[in-house]
Amino acid sequence: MKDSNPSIKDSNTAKIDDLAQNTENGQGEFLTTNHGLRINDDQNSLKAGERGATLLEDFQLREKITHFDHERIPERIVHARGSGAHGYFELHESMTPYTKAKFLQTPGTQTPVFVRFSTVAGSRGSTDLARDVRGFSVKFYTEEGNYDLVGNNVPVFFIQDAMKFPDLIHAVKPEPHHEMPQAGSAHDTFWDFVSLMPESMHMIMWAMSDRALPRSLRMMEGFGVHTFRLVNENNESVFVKFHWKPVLGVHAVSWDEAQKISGKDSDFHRRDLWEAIDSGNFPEWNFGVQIVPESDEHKFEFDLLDPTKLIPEELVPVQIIGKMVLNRNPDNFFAETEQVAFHPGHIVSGIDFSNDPLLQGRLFSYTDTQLSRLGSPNFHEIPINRPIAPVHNNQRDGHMRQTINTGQSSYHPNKVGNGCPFQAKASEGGFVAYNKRIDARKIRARSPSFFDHFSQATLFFNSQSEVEKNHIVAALQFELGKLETEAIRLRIVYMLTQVDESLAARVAKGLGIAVPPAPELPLNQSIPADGDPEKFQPTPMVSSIKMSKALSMAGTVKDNIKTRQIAILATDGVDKVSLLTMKQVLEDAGAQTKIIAPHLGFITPNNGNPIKVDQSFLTAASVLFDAVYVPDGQQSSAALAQEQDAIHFINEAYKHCKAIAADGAGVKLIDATAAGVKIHSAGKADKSSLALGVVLNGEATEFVSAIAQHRFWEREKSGKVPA
Ligand code: HDD
Repeated sequence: MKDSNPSIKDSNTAKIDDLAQNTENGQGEFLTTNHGLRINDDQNSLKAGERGATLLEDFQLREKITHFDHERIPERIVHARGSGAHGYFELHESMTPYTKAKFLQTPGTQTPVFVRFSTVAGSRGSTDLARDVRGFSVKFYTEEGNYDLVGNNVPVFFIQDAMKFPDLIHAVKPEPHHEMPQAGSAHDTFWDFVSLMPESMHMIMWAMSDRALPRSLRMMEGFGVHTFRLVNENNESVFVKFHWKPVLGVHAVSWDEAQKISGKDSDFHRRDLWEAIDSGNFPEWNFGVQIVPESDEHKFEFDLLDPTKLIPEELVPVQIIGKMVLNRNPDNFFAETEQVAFHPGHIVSGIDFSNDPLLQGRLFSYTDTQLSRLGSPNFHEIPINRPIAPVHNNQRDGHMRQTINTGQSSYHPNKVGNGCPFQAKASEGGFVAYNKRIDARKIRARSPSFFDHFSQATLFFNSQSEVEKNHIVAALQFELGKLETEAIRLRIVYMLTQVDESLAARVAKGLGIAVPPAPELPLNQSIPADGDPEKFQPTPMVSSIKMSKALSMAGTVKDNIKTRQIAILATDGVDKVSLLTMKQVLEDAGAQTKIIAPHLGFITPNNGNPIKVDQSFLTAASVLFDAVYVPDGQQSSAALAQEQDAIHFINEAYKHCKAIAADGAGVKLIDATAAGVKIHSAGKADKSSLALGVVLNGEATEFVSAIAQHRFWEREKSGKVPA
């Protein structure tokens, strides 16, 4: 039988092999009860006569229905909607000078990983394309135990102290009285909270940027967010920030597109990840670190412990030390993606925490949430969670305990069990917390070094391209436009003046309001009862770095079209050579093509055998593709020009700034659209239209280069086409 889930051969399959012990497959087997009894009739319950009542004795029915009744578990309180994949991490640069973590020592070492990407606010069945931050969790199954890097696709966070996390999440989740809106932040409670918490403003800039609308989970960055520590054999420590950089670059869709994708295919990201892995196009990320010597802890104009700050790459470059490859889809969504339990506190010797107060709170929250979500302190025994490193301790019993611990003793110290299991010396891999000296008073407070709330929000905004800035303005206008309470809009617009005056003015214009003067209330309302409000107000600061290239997506990787989805519109009378030649060029360059026609089945070209259609206009939509091509063929082009769905397809692709190509008579279809009118009015309906990403009667290679550009946002300037 063909292995339906192959993994590439040179990767470390230790975890896959481990999981195999728990897999089950009914192929060629009898149907049984959960207790192994073969079932003779799975169609009818046991009754008192053919038309009689069902008997309580029917253990088969009771077992089946009882199990069904209990199939659901609570969804994650945040990050409920997620998609996972297996893979491996390969180290390329030894980190020995900085850390004793074994998986970071020898270049070439491969460590199995399981990764789960997620949105934050929506429920388990919500759309993938919500405007939201994305979770980026990686579980490394190292030989020394599991290491979890539980990050996001944004390098900073909304709040500085875990004390505010439940408030933040209550504010962003659907409002409690009517449970609306689903998976979106465009509502009063979220912006009310933000308007009173200036520390959220840097993250708001990211969340309103196109980063919150990834084209693909495979095309987004990941960040550990907090400053962590690395600790070496000599017990010397450095600070570290972790980065994942996607090999395919960082790309986004437009907001209009995102909303339409949510209707056409709300599983768009999950499907994209699944199909890429299934077709052997394994997603890859480079793994990078920013290392800061302990002696430099106070050298920056921000506090390394403040999770609303990033370290600009101009100050500390990211060193790439390895690569992660995702090469295997899960066998079972629930068993793997749903039951996987991440925790920033799952670390290995050589990695340690900083005092970031957000991180410190997380260290409590994650085990706690698994207890309610997975229902037992034995969640570490669930196959996807159990380490490949051996587990021996004196923890016992509890719901659903799987391990059969043998022997008489379950305590330490003991003599009955020969003192086993032993504690490990540091030299034997025993974990020793980094022994940082602490000399402090107990105090419920926030460091004044955390009070600069705007300088990096401004840095982020200034680092964006013009198009990216436009999108941030539009996003804020959308989100604030959805609010019912005018006062919240005013407070946010004032807050935006602290980031950038022009940003505030532009957003205000769209909302039809004037930029308000400074409010009478102190800007920061997150103040202890006995606190002096003056002392809690943002410190005016200007970042010494004015622009940071890494913060913009404009300069990302744009040199290939691997895994890009290209629609080819055709019907009877299409020129087969034109269609197949372009298809071949695109596929040779790594893209995937689909032939879309008015109906499924086959279309008859004007020269040759019938061509199989992949999708009809009914199930396809331009928002599900990266580019569109119309081949030559008089009859085909004329027929498509009469198809409203074909016209809409082209217009929408144009509106969303995607590469468009047409050859021969195919150009007539473009001409029949509003997009064609735009192209002509720009006087660019020839080869010079390349600048707009439109390749009419050009070279196939020009179309390939255009697709690689991802989007021609320039087109937005000349106004939208109706689509
Ligand atoms: Fe969290 C899940 C990322 C702050 C409490 N978080 C969760 C997941 C990600 C993050 C990616 C999904 C894990 C998965 O795929 O199963 N969280 C972050 C980042 C944060 C952050 C990058 C800030 C830098 N989180 C944070 C705080 C708290 C939590 C401050 C609480 C004090 N997070 C949770 C949680 C979740 C969770 C409630 C829900 C499901 C889970 O843990 O397993 O415990």
